[in-house]
Amino acid sequence: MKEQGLLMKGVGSFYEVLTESGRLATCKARGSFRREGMVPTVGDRVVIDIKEQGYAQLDEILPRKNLLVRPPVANVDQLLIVISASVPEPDWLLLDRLIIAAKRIGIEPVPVLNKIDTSNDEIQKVFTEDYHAFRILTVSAKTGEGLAGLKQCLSGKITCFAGQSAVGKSSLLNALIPELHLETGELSRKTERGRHTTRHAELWPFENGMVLDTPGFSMFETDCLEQDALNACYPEFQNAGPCRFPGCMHITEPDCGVKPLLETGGITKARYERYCQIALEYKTRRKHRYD
Ligand SMILES: Nc1nc2c(ncn2[C@@H]2O[C@H](COP(=O)(O)OP(=O)(O)O)[C@@H](O)[C@H]2O)c(=O)[nH]1
Ligand SMILES: [Mg+2]
Ligand SMILES: [Zn+2]
Repeated sequence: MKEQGLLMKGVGSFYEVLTESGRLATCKARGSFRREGMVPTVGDRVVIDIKEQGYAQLDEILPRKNLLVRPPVANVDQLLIVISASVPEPDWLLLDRLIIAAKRIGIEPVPVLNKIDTSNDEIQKVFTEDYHAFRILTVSAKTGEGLAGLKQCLSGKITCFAGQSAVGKSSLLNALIPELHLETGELSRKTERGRHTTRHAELWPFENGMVLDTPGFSMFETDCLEQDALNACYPEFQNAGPCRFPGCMHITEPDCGVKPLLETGGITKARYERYCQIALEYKTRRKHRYD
């Protein structure tokens, strides 16, 4: 009997699939995937063939909407990018890079400022101003502040939690789903052990959606991005006027439609300055590619 389902986790060569009828089936992948260069991945929509005696085979991987590589997970709807309001200090440039990494493959980024119980108002002000063009959340895993909004945001979607180590990703998930019992800890302890405490990718059902903790902060695409594609990663630019030059980088060019946004508050100075740094990096990469 064939049934569709969602690949929740992989353990060795076995996969756990939550089927549409709500049962959890342990499957082996059919042998030919390997030859085809296909790797069943957490988040995949799959077709399984349920045989006798509880044995099921993963027969087909349905087309993916997107694929994150580090950690490997498919069909992600949104990326919650968690930063800490105190320790570790917010790494705004990392946040901007993760926003780009998500947007360019069609994943909605949601910046989340955690540990607001420990922060000064200044950090919250910077956060809300710099990211005014995004759906943002300010929360505390410790006091529970903002968790109702977080829960709402996760409803019905596949959400991946990302961000530097020790910002509180696992703590937030534990606060929402107490039975998860994810390991949490101080940054110093983690660095000492030289590894992160979250080991493998696994989806957890929550509020008609799925959540996934991630082991680290990576997931960078270090390859090239055309200027048009980079523009599309900045919601602030969508209200800009036209630029005189095609391919305008909005840095030194005359008659640029983006730069007036700095005067009108369409983009903050800090976000714009980080944008310039990122845009110049992409320019350098494009140049090396064509050389
Ligand atoms: N004060 C405070 N501490 C927090 C909060 N969230 C997490 N922490 C602490 O930050 C540390 C790292 O949390 P953890 O969830 O392991 O971070 P992860 O590496 O991003 O998963 C732990 O010691 C947590 O107790 C919060 O909202 N407020
Ligand atoms: Mg963690
Ligand atoms: Zn311009």
